[in-house]
Amino acid sequence: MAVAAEARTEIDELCINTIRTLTIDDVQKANSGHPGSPMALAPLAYVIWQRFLRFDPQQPIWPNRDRFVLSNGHASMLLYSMLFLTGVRAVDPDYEVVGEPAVSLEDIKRFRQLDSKCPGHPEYRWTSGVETTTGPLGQGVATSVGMAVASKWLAARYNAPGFEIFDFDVYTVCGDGDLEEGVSNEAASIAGHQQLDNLCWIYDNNHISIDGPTDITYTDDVAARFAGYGWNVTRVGDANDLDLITRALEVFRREQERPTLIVLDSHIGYGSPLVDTAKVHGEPLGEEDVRETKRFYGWPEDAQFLVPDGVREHFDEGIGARGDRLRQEWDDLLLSYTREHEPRAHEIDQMQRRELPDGWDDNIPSFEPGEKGMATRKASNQVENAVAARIPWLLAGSADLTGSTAVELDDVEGASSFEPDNRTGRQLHLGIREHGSATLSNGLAVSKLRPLWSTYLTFSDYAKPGIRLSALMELPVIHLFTHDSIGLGEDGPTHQPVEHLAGLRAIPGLDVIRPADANETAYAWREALDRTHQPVALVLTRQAVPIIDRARYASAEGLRRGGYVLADPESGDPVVIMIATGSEVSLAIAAHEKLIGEGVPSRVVSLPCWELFERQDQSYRDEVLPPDIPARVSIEEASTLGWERFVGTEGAAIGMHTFGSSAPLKDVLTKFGFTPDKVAEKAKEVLGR
Ligand SMILES: Cc1ncc(C[n+]2csc(CCOP(=O)(O)OP(=O)(O)O)c2C)c(N)n1
Ligand SMILES: [Mg+2]
Repeated sequence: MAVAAEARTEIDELCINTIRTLTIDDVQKANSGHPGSPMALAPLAYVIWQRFLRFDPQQPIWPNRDRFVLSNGHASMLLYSMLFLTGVRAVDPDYEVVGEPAVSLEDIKRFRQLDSKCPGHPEYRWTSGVETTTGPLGQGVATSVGMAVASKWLAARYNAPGFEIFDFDVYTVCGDGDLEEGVSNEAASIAGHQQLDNLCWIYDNNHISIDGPTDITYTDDVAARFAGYGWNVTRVGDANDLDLITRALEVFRREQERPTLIVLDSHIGYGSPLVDTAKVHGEPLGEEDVRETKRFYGWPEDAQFLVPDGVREHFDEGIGARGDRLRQEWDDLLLSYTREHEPRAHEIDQMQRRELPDGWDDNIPSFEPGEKGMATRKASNQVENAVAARIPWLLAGSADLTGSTAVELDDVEGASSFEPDNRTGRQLHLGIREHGSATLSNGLAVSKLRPLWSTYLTFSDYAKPGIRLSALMELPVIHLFTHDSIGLGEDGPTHQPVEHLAGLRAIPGLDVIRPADANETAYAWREALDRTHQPVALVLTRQAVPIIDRARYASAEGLRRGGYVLADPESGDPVVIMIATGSEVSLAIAAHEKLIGEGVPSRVVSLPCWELFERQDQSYRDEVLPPDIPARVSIEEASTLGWERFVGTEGAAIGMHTFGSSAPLKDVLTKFGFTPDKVAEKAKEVLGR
């Protein structure tokens, strides 16, 4: 393998081999992990970090830092080695840099062990310097597009003549798996269309994945594919050639119109007897091979976790000094910016802490009661615009259903579409790319913007991996889903969600909120925006639902506790409870009035958010659902899975047990038994048990 002599010095070599041997020793010690790709990609990581990345290890959350994303998260040791060797410092939950390193040698030695800062795959918010969680292949590349969008948007809003406050670049390392995953198509297509010249993906073209050589599955012409997306494609024929890598990255830095893909030809497990075999996946090399590999690198065979003198110093002099200088210059720039553009500077500061402007919820409308009612998606649109007017960094995306899911921004500043010639636009047209939309939104959220994106609830499945990661990363993304039940009518069973609520509710950390009417929708938005570290799924109707008379029934503010008593008998205790969410709450009220008329004292509980309700203390929950009232009926036009926890063994769950049907709303509801009569009947039935 040719080495460009002029570009490769002894110290470069020493640093690169330190990265490699740390990985080898680590995987050996943990007895699990993927050593092969870090061994091959060490020169790339070295060049990016040491020569290009505008990143200050002492201030790893400096807002204008370049981002480094390791999309092939199984190569996590590559990232941990860089965090350790460059001395990245830890940041606490209050965004303060603390004394400890983000990754210590102890952490490295405890790779993949409980509580180590070096978990199997990089985890955002767990290890400082990890810009996004990766491991599910494809997520990193798609998230990085969101980061690049964020950089452009932030630059357009905040930069001023003489003040280049934002101009960060995004470097993403990815492998065959990332590019095979469909989401890479969605993400690359958006990036190409949006001309994100600040985005560089480096593709580890090693012709191998776990099943062996990729020619058994994957023979795409990758360069042609990305050229077709409108990317600038370049190639580095030897992953060990620092000079070629440097030149390719310089080409990226000069590019003014297109995202860049660098196809990097590499050999997995470079230096080991297992070079170019899939055996360097998921297991250590084995002691004999470790020795042989270290010999090849000119490394002491028996040394373990060796960091030779001069290596860390070299990083300090390179990325350390450069990062420190750039960050200080930026701090100075921000200081004078603050004098000239105080309100904007204040926004930047608030955003970084995930705070919202004072009075952000002052304009949230309330809605007059009425039987004719309003679709909750429509109410949501009014609330969205009210808060968007106050939160300039709220961005509204949609997967080609902007009008239908009612996420259009109206009169607010920046209501236009985000486009290459309009980077201040806050309306993101993401195209019919749900997976890409959710994941890109995560990239906006890690960049501290407040994104929402939308589609129909039934298509939330297309976006599931991104939704799941937003929860795992604790990102305040609003996943907004409309057309939330068979109540959407004529579009039929392909579009009528059934199992989706159960699936979303099963995601830890995701609050699924399905408001009953316009006023609950307003509170749902307050809840969503109040969250600094939690995503929300807002689940809304296509069809109009009555706006509940809150003078007669309880206040919609009850939503803030997840569930509340909406209606009760005029006097005395109820004997039966009907629990409903969303559009079925009005149905429960109708059944309740019927039962009351018949002398059956019933209660209606609106339960828009299970997760939030379950976080209330036991006494409140017992007030709403008294343990001594076992006669309970849940009503939800969805799979009944999970409702047993609220209706108990003596109750009943009215829901969907099949797919829906294509017909006008009324006919669908009658067919599946969602009528006041049927509900009242069921209530009496459980009461009689
Ligand atoms: C979505 C997803 N599917 C499957 C896996 C399991 N997996 C981990 S690494 C890997 C092979 C990846 O191949 P490639 O991207 O070429 O990486 P390399 O083997 O070259 O390091 C697979 C299938 C995963 N992490 N994510
Ligand atoms: Mg590969």
